[in-house]
Formats: sequence, structure tokens, C-alpha cells
Amino acid sequence: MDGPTLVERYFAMVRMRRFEEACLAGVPTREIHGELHIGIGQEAVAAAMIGTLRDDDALVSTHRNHLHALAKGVPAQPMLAEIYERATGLCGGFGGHMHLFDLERRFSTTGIVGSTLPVALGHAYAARIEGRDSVAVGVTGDGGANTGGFHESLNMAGAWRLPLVVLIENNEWAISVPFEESTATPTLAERAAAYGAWGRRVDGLDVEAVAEAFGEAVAHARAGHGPAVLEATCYRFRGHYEGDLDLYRPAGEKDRRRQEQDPLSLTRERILARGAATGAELDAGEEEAAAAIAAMLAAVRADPMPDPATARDHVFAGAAAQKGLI
Ligand SMILES: Cc1ncc(C[n+]2csc(CCOP(=O)(O)OP(=O)(O)O)c2C)c(N)n1
Repeated sequence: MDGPTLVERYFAMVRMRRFEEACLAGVPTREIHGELHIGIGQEAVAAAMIGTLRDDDALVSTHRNHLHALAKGVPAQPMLAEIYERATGLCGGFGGHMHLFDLERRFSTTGIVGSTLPVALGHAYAARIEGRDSVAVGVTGDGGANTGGFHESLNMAGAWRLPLVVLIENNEWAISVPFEESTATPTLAERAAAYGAWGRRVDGLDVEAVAEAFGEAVAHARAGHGPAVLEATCYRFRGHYEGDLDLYRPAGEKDRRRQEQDPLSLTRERILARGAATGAELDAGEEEAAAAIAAMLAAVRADPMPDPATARDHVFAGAAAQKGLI
């Protein structure tokens, strides 16, 4: 398969995990306000996107967005600074964790469940109007797949053959609502048929399987064959948000999943079984990733907070224009 090697994808997953642990450090210290949604356990899905998307492809993500941003190539330090609400952040510290935005890489997020897909649809339509062969990826959870925006976007993309790739991270839970109680069919991928879309379900813990399927979905959309729906099954290891008591899932189930189905451990085992790297090489790379993220966190913590006097500059278009900001 073209693109990054398994070892490279593994280290991307390790960096993602260390990055999110660095975010977790800001919750008890109250450096991060509001809800923080972490994707620990879902790294394989994001790491599988690396190497397939171009800067001119759009990626629109959800409230659980850090891993997707890293996969799209959004620089980690300004991202961490944005999550830590610093002036050096991607959006000057005014957006925070749920509103990451990178114009250059066409990456954006929304905290409104289900609204990633209409936004991605807009990017897909823009590519059509501008005659570009870019695709637009809209990420949603299994809960978001049950919103009107999911169906309306796929219907329009199907009817107009727009290059929309819908990536569903089916982590089995929408806050406290289990997947099988809210969905009539055993899979979400089978909905693709209703929209004339390419559709497939894949094991979202298997980074190589997701990379292969994602590559196929993007190629389908880029070739002008219309939308694609890729459902990646996975499991969220932490509560819905930091602060969630998470009493709706049996503790035993969570512990077992963490032990047996951690995508990082599974990928590491595969690398060792194949002899693609030695344990010592992996240990060294892991230590390097941990040190790099620790240094990044220390740097971000030393960064200034935004100047409160500029707060309104980002609220009203008139004020922003007057100051030459837009
Ligand atoms: C329109 C809207 N309704 C409700 C919410 C509250 N809410 C935030 S996340 C969430 C569940 C999302 O579940 P899912 O799409 O499966 O994503 P996951 O959190 O599992 O990644 C809900 C209901 C919201 N943010 N927006």
C-alpha cells in the first residue's frame, strides 16, 4: 500500500495519544474551560487518514476533533495553544477546543452534532463549482448519523454526485445512548445504498484496514462517482467529556476493552510480529514523542493569554473590518 508505513502510522498514533494526555493535564488545573472531548481509543481511525488527504481537501470534524486535526496536518503547537486558550493559538485563543480552524488546510470543527456534514457538503459543492478535484470529508459519530443533516447532506451529494466522504466513527455510544438502541439496522454503512453512495464498514482499531478503505472512499469521490460512507467501528475509552461520571457503561467492559482493544497496543504487536521494527526502536520512538509533547506543553503554558480588550474584535464583522482583521 502507498502512503505512510505501519511504523509511521504507529508513531502518529502515539503522538496523538500523548497530545490528548497533554490536553487532559489542563482540566484539573482549570487552564481549559468548558467541555473537553477526548478521542483516546480512536487513534487508528484518524491515523488512517494520513497520506490520503491533500491540503486542498476539506476536513470538517466534530466536538471530538483533535485527532482529525493532527491527521490533516494542522500544526500541533498552535492547536495545543488554542485548546489552552492562549493568544498564540490557531484562533488567537478565542475558539478553544471545540472550534479549531485552519484555513490553509481547510480544517474546521463544530460542536453542533450533525452539522459537520452540511458544512462538508458546502465544501464539496464549492469544489464542483470551482472545477477542482478536491474532496470534502465530514466526520460524524454514530449519534450524529441519526440527525437530519446526515440524511439531507447525503441525499443532495448522491443526487448531484458531489465529492462528499462521510466518515462515521461508530464508538458505540452517543453520550449515554447505546448504538443498537438508537439505530434500526446492524450497521450504518448500509445506509449508503439509499443515497447511491459507496459504503463500507471497517474495523476502526485496525489502522491498515481503515487506511485502505478510506483511500478507496476518497478515490471514489475524487473520481466524480459521488459520495462515500465509511463506518469505522471503535470504542471510546474515556467518558463522553471530562467530568462525565460515565456510569452507563459497566466498568468491567471498559477495563476489558482497554486491555484487549487498545489500537496502540494492537498496532505495536503487529509491528513486532512482522519484524517491521524492534521493541527497542519502538520504545525509543515512544520516548521521543513523549518528550516532544512535554516540551510543547511547557512552551504553551508559558504563552500569553489573549488581550481581553480584543474580545469583541472577533464577534462583530464591522469591528473586525474596521481594525483590518478581515
Ligand atoms: C444539535 C446538538 N444536539 C445535542 C448536542 C449535545 N451533544 C454533544 S455530543 C452528543 C452526542 C454525540 O454522539 P456521537 O455523534 O456518537 O459522537 P461521540 O460523542 O460518540 O464521538 C450530544 C447529544 C449538541 N452538541 N448538538
